[in-house]
Amino acid sequence: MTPHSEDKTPVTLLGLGAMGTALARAWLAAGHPTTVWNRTPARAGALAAGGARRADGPAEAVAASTLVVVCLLDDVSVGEVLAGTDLSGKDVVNLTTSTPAQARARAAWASDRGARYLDGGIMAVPPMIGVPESGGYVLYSGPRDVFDRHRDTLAVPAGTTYAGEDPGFAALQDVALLSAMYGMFAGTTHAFALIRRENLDPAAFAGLLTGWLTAMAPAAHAVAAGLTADAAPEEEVSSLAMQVAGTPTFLDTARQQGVSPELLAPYFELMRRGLTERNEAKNPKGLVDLLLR
Ligand code: FVH
Repeated sequence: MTPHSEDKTPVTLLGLGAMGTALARAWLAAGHPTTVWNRTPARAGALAAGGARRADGPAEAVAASTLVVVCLLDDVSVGEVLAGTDLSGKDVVNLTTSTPAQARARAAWASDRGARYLDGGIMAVPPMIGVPESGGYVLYSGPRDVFDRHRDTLAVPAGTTYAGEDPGFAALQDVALLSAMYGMFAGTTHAFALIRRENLDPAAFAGLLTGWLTAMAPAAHAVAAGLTADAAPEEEVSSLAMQVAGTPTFLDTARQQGVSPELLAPYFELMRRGLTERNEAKNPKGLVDLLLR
């Protein structure tokens, strides 16, 4: 670990799960005086050995630094841990995954207690923390001046992206991005199930799969163009009518391979509705609006 430097902002970190530990390691390695607390004290041992100050409780940890970073399981645990602490004058940065409503309520709750509040959504897994080339970053929303004041410190574990003054915007985009990830995981699970009983090498198939998913990821720009009024219309390359006509091939293949269609069927049903209910044959992006209630 780099020795603590006088000019480095002290950081308090509440929560030393997989992510909190990775964050604390990054700040320690960069020479920030780092105070840590975790409900299960043993998890602070290695960090303390590496130079972190171990607080006996959340109140002591919060008192140690103006910048208080929270990375706990969920919003309920955040409320429990911060309940007995004095937050007046603190800059609280909550990196716990939350709903937008929870983030907005937590911002108001912190403000009532005299704290400034940023909500964050971590777009990284622990091995990406402290590794700039990993591409990991954190979305932040809340007061711009609080973000600017701590930007350099917040940039130590991962890149920073400011998502706006509304404290719910980081959480909203975090959940949206993670939802897309789960869609990808669903497709990946189905794809491996299709080949599972065949004499095919899963590792070789994984290579095909990652290449294909990477090639298709920019399709998000076409969806965005369809949702943006002044965007130039894109040339149609994969009509919805064509895709709906192809769904029996996918469902028949699943049946032939003895695979449940449960992960694929809902999206196929949405495409069918797009075609029949809204005649979206020429606009696959219209499927987005079909989901709105
Ligand atoms: N790890 C990941 O891949 C993702 C990446 C994207 C962002 N998430 C979010 O980060 C938050 C923390 O995730 P984590 O991976 O660190 O989670 P765990 O390893 O399960 O650690 C959970 C910590 O929360 C503490 N905790 C739970 N409940 C309470 C409570 N009631 N009171 C006090 N602390 C609590 C737990 O303490 P302990 O079990 O060690 O005593 C851990 O410190 C999360 O929002 C992800 O969505 C991670």
